[in-house]
Amino acid sequence: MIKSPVCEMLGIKYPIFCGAMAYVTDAALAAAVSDAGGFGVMASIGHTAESLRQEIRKAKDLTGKPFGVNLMLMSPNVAEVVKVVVEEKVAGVTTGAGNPLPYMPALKEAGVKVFPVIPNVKLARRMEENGADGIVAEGMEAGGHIGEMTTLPLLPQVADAVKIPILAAGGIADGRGMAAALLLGACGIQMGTRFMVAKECRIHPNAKQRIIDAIDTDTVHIGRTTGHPMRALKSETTLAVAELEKRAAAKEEIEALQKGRFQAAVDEGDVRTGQLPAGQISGLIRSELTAKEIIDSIIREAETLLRQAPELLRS
Ligand code: TUI
Repeated sequence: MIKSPVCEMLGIKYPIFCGAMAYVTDAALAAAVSDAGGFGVMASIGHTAESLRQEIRKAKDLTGKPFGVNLMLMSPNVAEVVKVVVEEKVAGVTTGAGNPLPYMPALKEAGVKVFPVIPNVKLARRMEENGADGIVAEGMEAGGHIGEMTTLPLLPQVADAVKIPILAAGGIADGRGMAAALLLGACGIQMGTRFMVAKECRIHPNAKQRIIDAIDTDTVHIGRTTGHPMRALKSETTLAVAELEKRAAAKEEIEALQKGRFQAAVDEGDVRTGQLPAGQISGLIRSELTAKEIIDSIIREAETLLRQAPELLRS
């Protein structure tokens, strides 16, 4: 059985977080992940305070297990979201795409565990100094908004810099990734793309199939010139964006091309012209499974590999 301080901290069985994906990780997916022993984290972006409260209550109805909410720090209503999270006594939050420090005191005072997602050592240190309970160290192999570091060099450097528990994110979708992350100093993992292809995930079947069909080189890193760096699957739109960025096109022209393309992919299944955020590990994902099947197989595989690790040594 994999031991992790995160399990005791949150009252969960396995140290596996579901990455909170905007308009993707709803109550149903978060509850399925939590029910399977992991920590389901609902996205709050796109919700009003009241609609988020309803979504949280829906998750409570679906599972008796602890779950979390993500604070997207670029979102204009973060303060209201924090108020709802505190009032609803959510077990924990992850935070993304910015600095969560202004909200830390209120969350800590309410006993909500705080796990900022960070892309580098400097931010990891700053979060620890300001009372974070743990951090999610996310490499740029991940889908969605990303930093500059890849997971392999990021993890041991963050592990040397902080004492709080670290969850590894970016490029993990199976037990090999989990075992490697644990050896690099993490005490758990967060996965986004793998859970996009969960049976309980609401995205259009075409979007799931696009991930299943993806090969290793099928994602593209765009948005460095617009200030919103992100990774998404290659499509007519994301490749056109990459081309415009190469030609140093105006931010307005690029953003006009991207407008509405996320919803087109996720809700309408238009993967040809849509913009579907997904990580580099898409190429490893070969089938749609339930959240429980995903979690059980990853834990089983990681435990087997860790048990077999001494066989790598000559006696
Ligand atoms: O947050 C994510 N992934 C996301 S958020 C998102 S929605 C979005 N919409 C519009 C613009 C941007 C995003 C889609 N995907 N992952 C966690 C993450 N956080 N990755 C990188 C960071 C991050 C970046 C900068 C965390 C902290 C940070 O701090 C900057 C500073 O010093 O304040």
